[in-house]
Amino acid sequence: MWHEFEKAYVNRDPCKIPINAYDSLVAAAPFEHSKTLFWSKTKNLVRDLTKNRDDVNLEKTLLGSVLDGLTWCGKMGSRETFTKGCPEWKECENNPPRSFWKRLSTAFADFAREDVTVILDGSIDTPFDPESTFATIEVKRIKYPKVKLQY
Ligand code: DVN
Repeated sequence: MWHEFEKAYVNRDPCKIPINAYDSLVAAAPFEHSKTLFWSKTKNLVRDLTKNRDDVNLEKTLLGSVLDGLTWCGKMGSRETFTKGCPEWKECENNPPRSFWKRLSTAFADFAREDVTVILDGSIDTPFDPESTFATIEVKRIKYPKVKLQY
């Protein structure tokens, strides 16, 4: 799996990592859960809540749990994996972690079926941020009758 992971970004420009660079990694770690939990702007709440819930948020899956909160990149002409000096989250759209989370979120939402729960923060101005991963990638993929949505 480490080899599939490195293939996505090693010896490549860290601002030109396409989402599909992680296809083989995602295929190597298939999901197995039955109930899915999506969230947006509620990362800390969800982390505390899911200790006592049987549904699975992305950060409880194999790849999500291993890579959550980490940064990584490569560079042209090097076979190394770097964890320092990598592009910041907002520095460029197609950096290694951001493309990874988009690819994994796509697979996670495609896999969702039956019971789906979403946790948003009703206390902020934009609980459903149209720019968020939940809005731009996941919500489009959780459709009836594949899923029954609970708010
Ligand atoms: O459903 C969840 C989950 O399945 C995931 O795949 O997508 C949904 C959460 O993403 P989201 O809808 O974009 O929600 P947020 O809260 O806007 O962003 C989620 C996370 O992306 C943040 O918690 C940040 O992760 P971090 O740094 O706390 O480990 C990260 N993120 C978003 N905008 C960022 C950023 N990190 C750094 N700078 C930013 N501008």
